[in-house]
Amino acid sequence: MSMKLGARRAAAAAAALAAVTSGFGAMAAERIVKVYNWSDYIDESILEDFTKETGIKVQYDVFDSNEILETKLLAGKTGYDVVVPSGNFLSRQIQAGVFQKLDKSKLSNLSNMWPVINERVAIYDPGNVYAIDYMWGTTGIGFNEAKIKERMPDAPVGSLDMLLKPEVVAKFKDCGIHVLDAPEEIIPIGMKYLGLDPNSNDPEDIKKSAAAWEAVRPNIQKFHSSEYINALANGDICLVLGWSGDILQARDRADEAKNGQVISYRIPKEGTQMWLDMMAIPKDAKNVAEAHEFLNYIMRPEVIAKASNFTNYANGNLASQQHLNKELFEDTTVYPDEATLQNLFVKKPYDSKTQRIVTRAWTKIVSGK
Ligand code: SPD
Repeated sequence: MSMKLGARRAAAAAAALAAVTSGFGAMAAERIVKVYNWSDYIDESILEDFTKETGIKVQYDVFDSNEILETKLLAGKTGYDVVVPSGNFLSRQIQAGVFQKLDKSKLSNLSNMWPVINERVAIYDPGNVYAIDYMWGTTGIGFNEAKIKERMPDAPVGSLDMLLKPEVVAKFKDCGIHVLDAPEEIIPIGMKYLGLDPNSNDPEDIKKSAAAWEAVRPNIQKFHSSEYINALANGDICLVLGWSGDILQARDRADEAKNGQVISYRIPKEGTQMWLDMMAIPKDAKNVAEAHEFLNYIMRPEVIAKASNFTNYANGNLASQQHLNKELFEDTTVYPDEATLQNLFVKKPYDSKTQRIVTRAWTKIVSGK
């Protein structure tokens, strides 16, 4: 079939346009996964390796409070494909219908997970339908060895007396004290300290814990859930009620800086919360296939072990344990022994009425009024 010059030009222009549009099509098909995780919770080389291997880009944003994540999830359209709430929050978010069921046919690495941790996760997600454990840990006492010793040679560093006994905590006021800004954790820990059931929903019990925190409030410089890592590492504060791995990261940062600050972590002898942070896919996630690929990658033993070795948190992957640094795996403040585990509590989700009471009590504690 012959074509006139004009027609040929028109056909060439149409072909060129088609090529350009299909180029745009190819750009639009670029694969991405949007992840919202806790700050200081991954070795970023893991994200780069994932992209190199799969071609899937990772948009990685961070938060430092379950409340921030929950507000976004309940409002909907977070724009994220993978989020990481803690168990008690996950449980009520499942009830609220914010997650989609995992497609286990795409998660061949599920067999690497640790049945002991799966069972604990099932308290929040019966049948392990919506979420897989990323990391878990405890909330305890981080301190600067020299600064504490200088002020109180026989300081009870392994006890919540460090923070909740007024005459003890007052000794450390001048060297700086931080406490997590995490009401659903700090109020139950106060209850455990007072010998009450940390899972009690009785307003009187909550009031007693709040009163204990109010009594020591003047000594606390800040309620914050991530600044303490550097503050502790640099010697700007000497005491914190914080998360296990974060405090151990502060220790490592001080060691690396060779700044002479020696930081230690203790699980309080009175017992404390053992929490589990879980990866889940929001119902309205746009990149569901990529989210499953990401989760499956994270469940590779050597990948999650790399994350633990970097963050100093325990993970829920049994097969990863042979890849963990020996020091980390043998550290009983990270992988607690049986006796310590028995003394840890797992927080059940609050009903909405109790949640409101706790939030009000917390505002009063933090404001100091
Ligand atoms: N920097 C990472 C901290 C992760 C802490 N998870 C919080 C659990 C709270 N219950």
